Amino acid sequence: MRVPAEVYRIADLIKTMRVRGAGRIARTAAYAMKIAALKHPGGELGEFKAYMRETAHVLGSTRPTAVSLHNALRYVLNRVERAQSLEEAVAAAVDAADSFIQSSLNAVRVIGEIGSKLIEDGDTVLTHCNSSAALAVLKTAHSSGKRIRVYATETRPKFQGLLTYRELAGSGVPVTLIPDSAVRFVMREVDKVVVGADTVAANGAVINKVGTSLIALAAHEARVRFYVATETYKFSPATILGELVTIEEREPEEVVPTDLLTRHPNLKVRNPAFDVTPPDYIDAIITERGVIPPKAAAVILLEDYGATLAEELATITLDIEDSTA
Ligand code: RUB
Repeated sequence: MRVPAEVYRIADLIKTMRVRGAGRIARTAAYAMKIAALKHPGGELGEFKAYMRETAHVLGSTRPTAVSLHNALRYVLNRVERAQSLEEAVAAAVDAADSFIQSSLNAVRVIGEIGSKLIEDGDTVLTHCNSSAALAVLKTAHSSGKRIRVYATETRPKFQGLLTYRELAGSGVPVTLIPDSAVRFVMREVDKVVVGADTVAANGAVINKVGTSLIALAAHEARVRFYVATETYKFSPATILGELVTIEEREPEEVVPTDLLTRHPNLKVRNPAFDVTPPDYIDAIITERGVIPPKAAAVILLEDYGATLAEELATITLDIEDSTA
């Protein structure tokens, strides 16, 4: 069975960042899995499972850093793998995709409600890039009557700060755009920083748009609270066993114009899309399950994936025992 053209089109939208943001790419990938399930050309259950795995592979190969994407795909695939018939597998894929999308949207709304309680009337809040979860906190605080002001970083090289500006201004929140390099300069006027996350590691480190860790450093220096707003499906189970998060490096053309690169063939450019903020620089993580200290990320991960990990560890132990017998 061949992966349908629609799935490749959606994968391309994610890769080229026309669909972006960790939550959105996860929901879009879940939707693509549903499309694939509905468009399957018939055949055996085993073939369908292989076809869905291949679809997940195409979608999962688009952007490496946001674990939300991989967790969404795994969520749908796990349901497919458990099915006993083709009809059951198709229905399971559709149902899992729908319920992932629904619970993801709901999580953002709840994060807005919970996080807005941390924002006080009169606060000036700084945010980076364009995070639905972080903006839910700010928009909910504003709509509940708190008078807030927002500094939004431009977020070079892709200028996602303009999206943030548009979204907040559209909701009536006073927002000022600043160059990324002005963060330390304005920090003296800032009461709180709220950013999103692409991935949260088991030790509480947060991987988010490049520049986040510098903002955390400046906030720490100025004793300004630094909050991360994120759904718990952005917590990475692989990091419990020590796996590192891959940081996406994008094309140099996003940083300098192509003709400049042609004129200066020896010009070296690096364009990491994300960076890692250590837990010591994060005051709290706002999730749909409540506000947690960053170091409690492992607790959430063990709640969600503990049983699966225990099974995996048991298999590894059995393998070792077999090979030493
Ligand atoms: C987006 C980014 C966002 C997180 C969280 O990076 O870093 O802060 O993805 O967003 P990019 P959300 O533009 O490279 O995708 O809260 O919407 O999931």
